[in-house]
Amino acid sequence: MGEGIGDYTKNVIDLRRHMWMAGVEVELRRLIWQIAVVGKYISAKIHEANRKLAGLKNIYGEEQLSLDRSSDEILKNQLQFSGFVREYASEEQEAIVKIGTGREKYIVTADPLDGSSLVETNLAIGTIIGIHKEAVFDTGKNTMVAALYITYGPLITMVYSAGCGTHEFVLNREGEYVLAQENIRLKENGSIFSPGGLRNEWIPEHLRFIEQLEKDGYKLRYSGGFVPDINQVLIKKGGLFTYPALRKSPQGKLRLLFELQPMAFIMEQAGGQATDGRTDILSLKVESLDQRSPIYIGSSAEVQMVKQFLK
Ligand code: AFP
Repeated sequence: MGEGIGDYTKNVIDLRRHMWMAGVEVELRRLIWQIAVVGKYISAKIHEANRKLAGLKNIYGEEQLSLDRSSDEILKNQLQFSGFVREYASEEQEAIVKIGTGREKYIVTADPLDGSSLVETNLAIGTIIGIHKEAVFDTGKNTMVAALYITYGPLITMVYSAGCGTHEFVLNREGEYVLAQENIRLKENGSIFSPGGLRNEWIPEHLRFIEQLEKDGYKLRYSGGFVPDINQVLIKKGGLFTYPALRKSPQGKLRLLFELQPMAFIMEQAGGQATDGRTDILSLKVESLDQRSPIYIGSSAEVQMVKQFLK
């Protein structure tokens, strides 16, 4: 048997089996699985785009849609025929799109390809998904039932939570998502921080907080990709990602519905915290699709610390 194939009879747990063992309800299991499969198609699109960058003719020759728009098309089409999604909201769509009969159980929010401006640099990028039972214009605490992100890096990994812990999977050579680590738990504090935005645009309280982290010996880790930067805090089991209020944009840059709610759901399920500096991200009411919010997300000691500075 090839290396790793034989393990299927032993201790390799694939995504579907893990969700069944974790007690995730059947329609949600199937929906999460279908979205994870889209990660393979999006990854193929990224490689196709990079073929062009590598000076190779792209395989179809057609006018390439921008990667984030083509990723959005792939995702929307897959969800349209999933049987579980009545509405789809995406960073790439002007409004929420009705894609089912109206009787399906879930609403899916997506940032189909976050960090797409990094593709040409070959840095890691990602897909961010939120799964809601009720209308999305409420707090995440009231509407969210699951969240996941897919990281397109040296490996393709998928992290999900359906309210029963946060778990990481790796896409293996056979095209299966196999469990890498389950019930990831952040330590009380970490040793890395990701400071978004320009230093000279930070509000004074935020600058003082970052200077304290630097004084305390925290190491700066920032790629400019929200998904890999968050993933680093999760997999290192501690640290802090922030994209703060800026002088010119007091709501910061990142989108509450598409980017911050899913990551807050996942991080809280791993024992972390997520705030805008005063209020938990999942307690913020979503008023509009393009609503932005400052974000401090990661291990609890650093999140509690920033609240002292922003009081
Ligand atoms: P793009 O999707 O335009 O590449 O932006 C990525 C992003 O939305 C998020 O992934 C990063 O955390 C953030 O922007 C980086 O913003 P700065 O370039 O201002 O640091």
